[in-house]
Amino acid sequence: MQPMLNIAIRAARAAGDYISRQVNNIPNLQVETKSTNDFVSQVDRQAEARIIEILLKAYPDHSILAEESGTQGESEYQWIIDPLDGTTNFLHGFPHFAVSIALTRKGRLEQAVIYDPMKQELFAASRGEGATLNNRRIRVTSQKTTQSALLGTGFPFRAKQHFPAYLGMFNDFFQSAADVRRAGSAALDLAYVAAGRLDGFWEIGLAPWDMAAGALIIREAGGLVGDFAGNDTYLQTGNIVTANPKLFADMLRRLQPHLTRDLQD
Ligand code: 2AM
Ligand code: CA
Repeated sequence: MQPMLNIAIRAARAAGDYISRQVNNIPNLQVETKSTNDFVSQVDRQAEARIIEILLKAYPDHSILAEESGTQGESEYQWIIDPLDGTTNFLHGFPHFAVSIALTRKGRLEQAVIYDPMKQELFAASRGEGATLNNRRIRVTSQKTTQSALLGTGFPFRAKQHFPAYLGMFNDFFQSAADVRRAGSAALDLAYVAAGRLDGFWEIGLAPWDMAAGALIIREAGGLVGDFAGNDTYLQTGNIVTANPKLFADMLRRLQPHLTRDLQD
């Protein structure tokens, strides 16, 4: 296995084990509101600190982009970290959240790990070497039609200006697909597309740390990932659509009529 992936896995497990021990302590946590509907606790911050410590101990020259502490260092290697994706779920004891860690080199995704500490499921990928769940190879589904597809999504609950456009998309997918799930952790939704548990996924306004690891895991599992124009800028625009290769074009086509000017890509 790639040494850098190994370190990422060590960091994700350390953070995940810490987070799962804190589940019994949720009522005592001090929770801050970063902005409307955007919460953070000392668990997010502690988990992030542990991850960064492990990564920088192995690779002191690498740079960091992390949800709670922002950027540090300058290097062609950058770790993109979400210490606790699905914070709202965690704070309610709803057992569906994950640690997400990706490594880019010169902006290209190289390594990725997503760890669900409650189910002890570890999704991982290295560029060019396929994707795994607990060391077993995973693949996207081969579902051909939206009609029989199970799709994942997230609500743009912070970016309220996109709500009307989102409802149009939801309406379309809800009526055309078999069903739609909204589980509250974008990182796990992406991991589930890679593992063939969901046929596709779309969301507006995500942050790079929500998507980076999941995007590489999906690509290595044979899926396609794009922005709303089907291009590669989703880490910048925050708008992401992903599916197996047979459904991807149909998902893009269905999104098209709902794209307002600031959702074109
Ligand atoms: P978080 O739990 O780390 O905040 C919920 O839809 C999922 O999307 C979560 O993974 C949440 O991450 C993420 N998310 C991040 N920014 C968001 C935004 N502006 N609107 C909706 N969801 C967002
Ligand atoms: Ca997140």
